[in-house]
Amino acid sequence: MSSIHFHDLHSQIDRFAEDVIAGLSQRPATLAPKYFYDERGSALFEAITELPEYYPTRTEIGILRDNAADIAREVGSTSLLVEPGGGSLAKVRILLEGLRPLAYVPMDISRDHLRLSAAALAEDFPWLEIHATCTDYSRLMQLPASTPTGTTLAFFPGSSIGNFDPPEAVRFLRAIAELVGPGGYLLIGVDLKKESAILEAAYDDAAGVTAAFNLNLLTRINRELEANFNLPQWRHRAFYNPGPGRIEMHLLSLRPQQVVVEGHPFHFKEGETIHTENSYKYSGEEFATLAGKAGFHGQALWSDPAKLFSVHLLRVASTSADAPPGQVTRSYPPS
Ligand code: AVJ
Repeated sequence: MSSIHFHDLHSQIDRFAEDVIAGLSQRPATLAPKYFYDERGSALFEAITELPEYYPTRTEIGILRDNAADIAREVGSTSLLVEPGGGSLAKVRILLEGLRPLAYVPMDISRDHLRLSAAALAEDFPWLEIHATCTDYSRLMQLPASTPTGTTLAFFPGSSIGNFDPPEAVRFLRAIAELVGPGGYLLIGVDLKKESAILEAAYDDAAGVTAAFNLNLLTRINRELEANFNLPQWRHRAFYNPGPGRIEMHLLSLRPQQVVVEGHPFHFKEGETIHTENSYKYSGEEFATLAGKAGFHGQALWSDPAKLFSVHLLRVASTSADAPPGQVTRSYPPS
Protein backbone atom coordinates (compact mmCIF):
# COMPACT_ATOMS: atom_id res chain seq x y z
CA MET A 1 0.00 0.00 0.00
CA SER A 2 1.43 3.35 -0.93
CA SER A 3 1.43 6.12 1.61
CA ILE A 4 1.59 9.86 1.08
CA HIS A 5 2.86 12.21 3.76
CA PHE A 6 2.68 15.96 3.30
CA HIS A 7 5.27 18.23 4.94
CA ASP A 8 5.12 22.01 4.90
CA LEU A 9 8.50 23.67 5.38
CA HIS A 10 7.63 26.70 3.31
CA SER A 11 7.63 29.91 5.27
CA GLN A 12 4.62 31.98 4.32
CA ILE A 13 6.70 35.11 3.87
CA ASP A 14 6.07 36.36 0.35
CA ARG A 15 9.05 38.25 -0.96
CA PHE A 16 7.75 38.85 -4.47
CA ALA A 17 7.08 42.58 -3.98
CA GLU A 18 10.39 43.26 -2.19
CA ASP A 19 12.38 41.26 -4.74
CA VAL A 20 10.75 43.03 -7.71
CA ILE A 21 11.28 46.50 -6.27
CA ALA A 22 14.90 45.73 -5.34
CA GLY A 23 15.58 44.15 -8.75
CA LEU A 24 14.09 47.03 -10.74
CA SER A 25 16.08 49.52 -8.65
CA GLN A 26 19.37 47.96 -9.84
CA ARG A 27 21.11 48.86 -13.10
CA PRO A 28 21.01 46.70 -15.10
CA ALA A 29 17.57 45.90 -13.76
CA THR A 30 17.03 42.22 -12.92
CA LEU A 31 14.16 39.93 -12.00
CA ALA A 32 14.64 36.38 -10.67
CA PRO A 33 13.60 33.56 -13.03
CA LYS A 34 11.85 31.67 -10.22
CA TYR A 35 9.05 34.24 -10.58
CA PHE A 36 8.23 33.09 -14.14
CA TYR A 37 6.20 30.21 -12.76
CA ASP A 38 2.74 31.50 -11.92
CA GLU A 39 -0.12 29.45 -13.38
CA ARG A 40 0.20 30.88 -16.90
CA GLY A 41 4.01 30.84 -16.71
CA SER A 42 4.00 27.15 -15.75
CA ALA A 43 1.64 26.36 -18.65
CA LEU A 44 3.87 28.34 -21.03
CA PHE A 45 6.94 26.48 -19.77
CA GLU A 46 5.14 23.17 -20.45
CA ALA A 47 4.50 24.44 -23.99
CA ILE A 48 8.19 25.40 -24.35
CA THR A 49 9.24 21.83 -23.49
CA GLU A 50 7.24 20.61 -26.51
CA LEU A 51 8.64 23.12 -29.03
CA PRO A 52 10.68 21.73 -31.93
CA GLU A 53 13.54 24.16 -31.07
CA TYR A 54 13.61 23.35 -27.33
CA TYR A 55 15.68 20.15 -27.33
CA PRO A 56 16.58 19.84 -23.58
CA THR A 57 13.44 18.15 -22.23
CA ARG A 58 12.99 15.49 -24.88
CA THR A 59 16.73 14.84 -25.08
CA GLU A 60 17.07 14.37 -21.32
CA ILE A 61 14.04 12.06 -21.23
CA GLY A 62 15.65 10.02 -24.03
CA ILE A 63 18.93 9.78 -22.09
CA LEU A 64 17.12 8.67 -18.92
CA ARG A 65 15.03 6.07 -20.83
CA ASP A 66 17.98 4.66 -22.77
CA ASN A 67 20.12 4.37 -19.65
CA ALA A 68 17.63 3.64 -16.86
CA ALA A 69 19.03 0.13 -16.25
CA ASP A 70 22.60 1.43 -16.30
CA ILE A 71 21.73 4.23 -13.87
CA ALA A 72 20.07 1.77 -11.48
CA ARG A 73 23.13 -0.51 -11.65
CA GLU A 74 25.55 2.37 -10.96
CA VAL A 75 23.57 3.62 -7.98
CA GLY A 76 22.89 0.21 -6.44
CA SER A 77 20.30 -0.01 -3.68
CA THR A 78 18.82 3.30 -2.63
CA SER A 79 16.68 3.98 0.41
CA LEU A 80 15.72 7.52 -0.32
CA LEU A 81 15.21 9.45 -3.54
CA VAL A 82 14.98 13.24 -3.13
CA GLU A 83 13.95 15.62 -5.91
CA PRO A 84 14.33 19.36 -5.26
CA GLY A 85 11.87 21.13 -7.55
CA GLY A 86 10.11 17.88 -8.41
CA GLY A 87 7.02 19.76 -9.54
CA SER A 88 5.66 17.61 -12.32
CA LEU A 89 7.27 14.34 -11.21
CA ALA A 90 7.33 13.16 -14.83
CA LYS A 91 11.01 12.31 -15.28
CA VAL A 92 11.33 10.43 -12.00
CA ARG A 93 8.78 7.88 -13.26
CA ILE A 94 11.41 6.66 -15.72
CA LEU A 95 13.76 5.82 -12.82
CA LEU A 96 11.49 4.48 -10.08
CA GLU A 97 11.05 0.87 -11.24
CA GLY A 98 14.81 0.43 -11.67
CA LEU A 99 15.84 2.18 -8.45
CA ARG A 100 13.06 0.88 -6.19
CA PRO A 101 13.76 3.32 -3.32
CA LEU A 102 11.89 2.90 -0.02
CA ALA A 103 10.74 6.50 -0.13
CA TYR A 104 10.59 9.42 -2.51
CA VAL A 105 10.75 13.07 -1.37
CA PRO A 106 9.64 15.58 -4.01
CA MET A 107 10.27 19.18 -2.86
CA ASP A 108 8.44 22.00 -4.53
CA ILE A 109 7.38 25.54 -3.82
CA SER A 110 3.96 25.12 -5.43
CA ARG A 111 1.80 23.45 -2.80
CA ASP A 112 -1.26 22.60 -4.92
CA HIS A 113 0.76 21.37 -7.87
CA LEU A 114 2.85 19.18 -5.54
CA ARG A 115 -0.23 17.64 -3.90
CA LEU A 116 -1.80 16.76 -7.25
CA SER A 117 1.31 15.25 -8.79
CA ALA A 118 2.19 13.30 -5.62
CA ALA A 119 -1.32 11.80 -5.54
CA ALA A 120 -1.07 10.79 -9.21
CA LEU A 121 2.34 9.22 -8.62
CA ALA A 122 1.06 7.27 -5.59
CA GLU A 123 -1.62 5.68 -7.80
CA ASP A 124 0.95 4.44 -10.29
CA PHE A 125 3.59 3.32 -7.75
CA PRO A 126 1.60 1.70 -4.92
CA TRP A 127 4.74 0.26 -3.28
CA LEU A 128 6.34 3.71 -2.82
CA GLU A 129 6.28 5.83 0.34
CA ILE A 130 5.98 9.49 -0.75
CA HIS A 131 6.95 12.48 1.40
CA ALA A 132 5.75 15.52 -0.55
CA THR A 133 7.55 18.51 0.92
CA CYS A 134 6.54 22.09 0.26
CA THR A 135 9.64 24.29 0.39
CA ASP A 136 11.55 26.84 -1.67
CA TYR A 137 14.54 24.54 -2.22
CA SER A 138 16.70 27.48 -3.28
CA ARG A 139 16.34 28.84 0.25
CA LEU A 140 15.80 25.77 2.43
CA MET A 141 17.16 22.36 1.52
CA GLN A 142 16.10 20.12 4.35
CA LEU A 143 14.60 16.66 4.62
CA PRO A 144 11.38 16.41 6.58
CA ALA A 145 11.53 14.35 9.76
CA SER A 146 10.40 10.70 9.55
CA THR A 147 11.94 9.81 6.19
CA PRO A 148 13.85 6.51 6.05
CA THR A 149 17.65 6.67 6.42
CA GLY A 150 20.19 4.90 4.23
CA THR A 151 21.73 5.58 0.84
CA THR A 152 20.24 8.77 -0.55
CA LEU A 153 20.07 9.84 -4.19
CA ALA A 154 19.16 13.40 -5.11
CA PHE A 155 17.69 13.89 -8.59
CA PHE A 156 17.92 17.35 -10.18
CA PRO A 157 16.94 17.13 -13.86
CA GLY A 158 16.12 19.75 -16.48
CA SER A 159 19.37 21.73 -16.32
CA SER A 160 17.76 23.88 -13.64
CA ILE A 161 21.30 24.20 -12.22
CA GLY A 162 21.91 26.51 -15.22
CA ASN A 163 19.88 29.27 -13.59
CA PHE A 164 22.57 29.73 -10.91
CA ASP A 165 25.81 31.52 -11.68
CA PRO A 166 28.82 29.23 -11.04
CA PRO A 167 29.59 30.29 -7.43
CA GLU A 168 25.89 29.96 -6.52
CA ALA A 169 25.80 26.59 -8.28
CA VAL A 170 28.72 25.38 -6.13
CA ARG A 171 26.90 26.53 -2.96
CA PHE A 172 23.72 24.81 -4.12
CA LEU A 173 25.58 21.57 -4.95
CA ARG A 174 27.26 21.70 -1.53
CA ALA A 175 23.83 21.92 0.10
CA ILE A 176 22.81 18.82 -1.88
CA ALA A 177 26.04 17.05 -0.86
CA GLU A 178 25.24 17.71 2.78
CA LEU A 179 21.65 16.62 2.27
CA VAL A 180 22.59 13.23 0.76
CA GLY A 181 25.56 12.82 3.10
CA PRO A 182 28.78 10.79 2.69
CA GLY A 183 28.28 8.00 0.15
CA GLY A 184 25.17 9.73 -1.21
CA TYR A 185 24.54 10.43 -4.89
CA LEU A 186 23.35 13.19 -7.18
CA LEU A 187 21.88 12.47 -10.62
CA ILE A 188 21.77 15.82 -12.42
CA GLY A 189 20.79 16.96 -15.93
CA VAL A 190 23.08 19.60 -17.44
CA ASP A 191 22.70 21.30 -20.81
CA LEU A 192 25.88 21.13 -22.91
CA LYS A 193 27.72 23.93 -24.71
CA LYS A 194 27.04 23.84 -28.45
CA GLU A 195 26.69 25.94 -31.58
CA SER A 196 25.11 29.25 -30.54
CA ALA A 197 22.48 29.11 -33.34
CA ILE A 198 20.99 25.95 -31.79
CA LEU A 199 21.02 27.52 -28.32
CA GLU A 200 19.52 30.81 -29.45
CA ALA A 201 16.69 29.11 -31.38
CA ALA A 202 15.82 27.12 -28.24
CA TYR A 203 15.30 30.38 -26.32
CA ASP A 204 13.75 32.43 -29.13
CA ASP A 205 11.38 30.04 -30.88
CA ALA A 206 9.55 30.81 -34.10
CA ALA A 207 6.10 30.46 -32.51
CA GLY A 208 6.94 33.09 -29.87
CA VAL A 209 6.18 30.87 -26.87
CA THR A 210 9.41 31.77 -25.06
CA ALA A 211 8.71 35.46 -25.75
CA ALA A 212 5.25 35.06 -24.18
CA PHE A 213 6.86 33.22 -21.21
CA ASN A 214 9.34 36.04 -20.65
CA LEU A 215 6.76 38.84 -21.08
CA ASN A 216 4.32 37.04 -18.77
CA LEU A 217 6.55 38.07 -15.87
CA LEU A 218 5.49 41.69 -16.48
CA THR A 219 1.83 40.63 -16.71
CA ARG A 220 2.24 38.82 -13.39
CA ILE A 221 3.78 41.91 -11.77
CA ASN A 222 0.91 44.05 -13.09
CA ARG A 223 -1.66 41.64 -11.68
CA GLU A 224 -0.13 40.65 -8.35
CA LEU A 225 1.52 43.93 -7.47
CA GLU A 226 0.12 47.37 -8.12
CA ALA A 227 1.99 47.96 -11.39
CA ASN A 228 1.48 49.39 -14.88
CA PHE A 229 3.93 47.79 -17.31
CA ASN A 230 2.71 48.59 -20.84
CA LEU A 231 3.32 45.23 -22.54
CA PRO A 232 3.53 46.43 -26.19
CA GLN A 233 6.49 48.61 -25.17
CA TRP A 234 8.61 45.60 -24.16
CA ARG A 235 10.22 42.92 -26.31
CA HIS A 236 11.71 39.49 -25.60
CA ARG A 237 15.44 39.18 -26.26
CA ALA A 238 17.57 36.03 -25.91
CA PHE A 239 21.20 35.52 -26.90
CA TYR A 240 24.19 33.32 -26.11
CA ASN A 241 26.94 35.12 -24.22
CA PRO A 242 30.07 33.04 -24.93
CA GLY A 243 32.26 34.64 -22.22
CA PRO A 244 30.36 33.33 -19.21
CA GLY A 245 28.89 30.52 -21.36
CA ARG A 246 25.24 31.29 -20.83
CA ILE A 247 21.99 32.10 -22.58
CA GLU A 248 20.69 35.44 -21.32
CA MET A 249 17.06 36.44 -21.48
CA HIS A 250 16.10 40.08 -21.23
CA LEU A 251 13.07 42.31 -21.66
CA LEU A 252 13.95 45.23 -23.89
CA SER A 253 12.37 48.64 -23.40
CA LEU A 254 11.26 49.86 -26.86
CA ARG A 255 11.04 53.51 -25.80
CA PRO A 256 11.84 55.78 -22.85
CA GLN A 257 9.20 55.00 -20.27
CA GLN A 258 8.24 55.15 -16.63
CA VAL A 259 6.67 52.24 -14.77
CA VAL A 260 5.15 52.43 -11.31
CA VAL A 261 5.26 49.37 -9.03
CA GLU A 262 3.49 49.69 -5.66
CA GLY A 263 4.04 53.43 -5.73
CA HIS A 264 7.73 53.21 -6.71
CA PRO A 265 8.54 54.89 -10.06
CA PHE A 266 11.14 53.23 -12.32
CA HIS A 267 12.60 54.87 -15.40
CA PHE A 268 13.76 52.91 -18.45
CA LYS A 269 15.60 54.35 -21.43
CA GLU A 270 14.95 53.17 -24.97
CA GLY A 271 17.12 50.07 -25.48
CA GLU A 272 17.56 49.45 -21.76
CA THR A 273 16.78 45.91 -20.58
CA ILE A 274 15.53 43.99 -17.58
CA HIS A 275 17.66 40.85 -17.21
CA THR A 276 15.24 38.01 -16.40
CA GLU A 277 17.23 34.77 -16.75
CA ASN A 278 20.62 33.16 -17.20
CA SER A 279 20.88 29.59 -18.42
CA TYR A 280 24.49 28.38 -18.10
CA LYS A 281 25.81 25.65 -20.39
CA TYR A 282 28.67 23.35 -19.36
CA SER A 283 30.92 20.85 -21.10
CA GLY A 284 31.22 17.52 -19.27
CA GLU A 285 34.62 18.47 -17.82
CA GLU A 286 33.52 21.97 -16.80
CA PHE A 287 30.59 20.62 -14.84
CA ALA A 288 32.64 17.84 -13.23
CA THR A 289 35.13 20.50 -12.05
CA LEU A 290 32.31 22.65 -10.65
CA ALA A 291 30.80 19.66 -8.82
CA GLY A 292 34.25 18.76 -7.48
CA LYS A 293 34.35 22.14 -5.69
CA ALA A 294 31.18 21.06 -3.89
CA GLY A 295 32.68 17.76 -2.72
CA PHE A 296 31.31 15.48 -5.44
CA HIS A 297 33.29 13.16 -7.63
CA GLY A 298 32.03 12.02 -11.00
CA GLN A 299 30.89 8.40 -11.20
CA ALA A 300 29.21 8.25 -14.62
CA LEU A 301 28.21 10.55 -17.47
CA TRP A 302 25.54 9.89 -20.09
CA SER A 303 24.70 11.89 -23.20
CA ASP A 304 22.71 11.64 -26.46
CA PRO A 305 24.32 10.82 -29.83
CA ALA A 306 24.17 14.50 -30.95
CA LYS A 307 25.83 15.62 -27.66
CA LEU A 308 23.07 18.12 -26.91
CA PHE A 309 22.51 17.29 -23.23
CA SER A 310 24.23 15.43 -20.39
CA VAL A 311 23.27 13.53 -17.26
CA HIS A 312 25.95 13.24 -14.55
CA LEU A 313 25.98 10.74 -11.71
CA LEU A 314 28.03 12.26 -8.89
CA ARG A 315 28.92 10.87 -5.49
CA VAL A 316 30.00 12.31 -2.14
CA ALA A 317 33.13 10.55 -0.85
CA SER A 318 32.14 8.11 1.88
CA THR A 319 35.55 8.10 3.62
CA SER A 320 35.09 11.14 5.85
CA ALA A 321 31.90 9.64 7.27
CA ASP A 322 31.14 11.65 10.36
CA ALA A 323 27.38 11.62 10.03
CA PRO A 324 24.93 8.96 8.85
CA PRO A 325 23.71 9.55 5.30
CA GLY A 326 20.38 11.24 4.90
CA GLN A 327 20.51 12.76 8.36
CA VAL A 328 22.36 15.96 7.63
CA THR A 329 20.29 19.06 7.10
CA ARG A 330 21.28 22.59 6.34
CA SER A 331 19.78 25.67 4.90
CA TYR A 332 20.66 27.15 1.55
CA PRO A 333 22.06 29.69 1.11
CA PRO A 334 24.05 29.58 4.36
CA SER A 335 22.77 32.39 6.57
C1 AVJ B 1 13.89 25.47 -16.41
C2 AVJ B 1 15.81 26.84 -16.13
C3 AVJ B 1 15.99 24.73 -17.21
O1 AVJ B 1 16.99 27.41 -18.76
O2 AVJ B 1 16.21 26.09 -20.29
C4 AVJ B 1 13.33 27.68 -20.88
C5 AVJ B 1 13.98 27.70 -18.37
N1 AVJ B 1 13.71 29.60 -19.98
N2 AVJ B 1 13.16 28.64 -21.81
C6 AVJ B 1 16.09 26.68 -19.21
C7 AVJ B 1 13.68 28.30 -19.72
C8 AVJ B 1 13.37 29.78 -21.27
C9 AVJ B 1 14.82 26.46 -18.40
N3 AVJ B 1 15.11 25.91 -17.05
